[in-house]
Amino acid sequence: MASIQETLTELVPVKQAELVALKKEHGHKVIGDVTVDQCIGGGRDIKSLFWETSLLDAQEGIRFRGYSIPELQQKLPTFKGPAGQGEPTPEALVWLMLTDTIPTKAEADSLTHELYKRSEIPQHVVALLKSLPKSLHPMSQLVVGLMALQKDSKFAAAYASGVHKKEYWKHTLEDILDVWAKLPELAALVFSNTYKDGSVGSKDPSLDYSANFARRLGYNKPEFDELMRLYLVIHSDHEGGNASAHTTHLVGSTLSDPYLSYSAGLNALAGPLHGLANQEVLGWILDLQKKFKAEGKPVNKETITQFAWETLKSGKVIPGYGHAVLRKTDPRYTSQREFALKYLPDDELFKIVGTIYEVVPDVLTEHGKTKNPYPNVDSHSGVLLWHYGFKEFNYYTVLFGVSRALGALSQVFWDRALGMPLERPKSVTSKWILEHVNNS
Ligand code: AMX
Repeated sequence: MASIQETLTELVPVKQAELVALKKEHGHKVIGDVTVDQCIGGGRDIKSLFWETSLLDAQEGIRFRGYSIPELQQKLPTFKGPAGQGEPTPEALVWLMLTDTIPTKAEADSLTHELYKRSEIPQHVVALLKSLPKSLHPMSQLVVGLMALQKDSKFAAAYASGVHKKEYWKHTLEDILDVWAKLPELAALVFSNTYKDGSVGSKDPSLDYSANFARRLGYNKPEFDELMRLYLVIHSDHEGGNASAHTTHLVGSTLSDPYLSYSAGLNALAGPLHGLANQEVLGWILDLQKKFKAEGKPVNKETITQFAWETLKSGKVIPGYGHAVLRKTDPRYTSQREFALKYLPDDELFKIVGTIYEVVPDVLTEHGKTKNPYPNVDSHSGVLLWHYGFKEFNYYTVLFGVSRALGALSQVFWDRALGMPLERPKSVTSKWILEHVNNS
C-alpha cells in the first residue's frame, strides 16, 4: 500500500498538468462580475479564490471533494472498520481532501500512524505554554504554541538553504503533517494549563487521532470519541472564502510556512463572527436559562422569543444563526442534531437548542436584516460537548481550530504543489468608484 507521501508524489504532476490545461484552454473566460455593493460589502460571492478541497452551495451546504456530509458518513472508513461502523475519521477525510480519492481503511490507518509518530511537542514549547497566564484566552495560547513550534519548520529550513521551487511542496507536506500531528497535543496542553494542573492524559498508538485527542483532554468514553470524530470532520473545511481558511491561504501565498500561515488563520477563527460563535452560543443558552430560572419562568417558545428580541434590541447578534453564504439550515447543524437524537435525545440543553430552532428563524425574519435566518454549525456543537461534561466553553473554539487546520492546510499543500502565486487582489478608493461609475 502506498503512503500518503507516495500517493501525492504520483498525483502532483497529474494535477499540475490539469491546471496548465485549464489555464491554457479557459484562462481568458469570464466567471463573474463585481458590483460596487460586493466591493464595499466584504466581497460576498465574488469568485476570485481557487480552492480544491471543498465547495459550498448556498442551499445545499458543504461538499468535500464533491461529497456531502451524509455521503461522507456512508463512504469514509471509520475507526472500527469500513464505512458505516460509526462516524468517519478525520484522517480518512484528510486523505480524501489531499488526494481526491476515498481512502481504504488501511490508507486511513496509515495516516493515523503517520500523525501519531509526529505528535511529540518539544520541551521548550511545553515550558512556554506553562508560563502563560491562565486568563489568556485558550485561542491565544494555541497560537503562541503553534508559533513557537515554527522553530522546526522544514519548509522554512529548506527555503533558507535554497531549495528549488519545484520541491516546495515536499517540505510543505512535511510541515503540514507535523502541524496536524501536534495541534491536538498543543490543544490538550492549553486545556490542562487553563483549567487543570498542566498534565495531560496518556495517548495510545492503537487509537485514532480523535480518540487520542479525547484521552489527552481527559475523556475516555467511546461515545465521546465518536463525537470528536464528527466534530473534527464537520468543522474541517468550508471552501476558501471563510476568514480562517482565506487568511491561511493568503499568508501561505507569501511562502510563509504552514506554521505561520495557520497561526494567522487561527487568529481569524478567534473572532466572534467566526469561530468564537462556538463558545458564544453556549453562553447565550446558559444566560437565557439562568434569566428565566431566576424569574421563575420555564424555557419555552415564548421566553426564548422574548430573549431573542432582547438580544437584537440591545444591538447584538444571535450567535449560531446566519451565514455569509448559506441560505438554508447548515447540514453541519443537521448532522449534530442527528448525533444528539441518537445519543442524548433527552438532554435538557439539546431540547432547548431544538426549541430555539423552532422560534429564532421567525424572529430573525421579522427583524428583517439577516439574509439567512437559519442555524449554522456553531448553534449545536456546544450542547453536545456540555452533555459529556465538557463545560469549559471558553475553550470550544480551540477544538474548531484543531479541525479547521485539516482543510485549510490540505489546500495550502495544493497551493504549493500547483505553484499558486502571491495573492494580491486590486483595491479601490470611494473616489475611484465614483469616477468609474460616472464615466461608464
Ligand atoms: N443575529 C442578528 N443579526 C444578524 C445575524 C444574527 N444571527 N446574522 C446577521 N445579522 C445582521 C448582520 O449583523 C447585518 O446587520 P447590519 O446590516 O446592521 O450590519 C445584517 O443582518 C445582514 O447580515 P447578513 O448579510 O445576513 O450576514 P453577514 O454575511 O454580514 O454575516 C454572519 C454573516 C455569520 C457573520 C452573521 O450572520 C452573524 O453575525 N451571525 C452570528 C454570529 C455567528 O453565528 N457566527 C458564526 C458563523 C459560522 C462560522 O463562521 N463559524
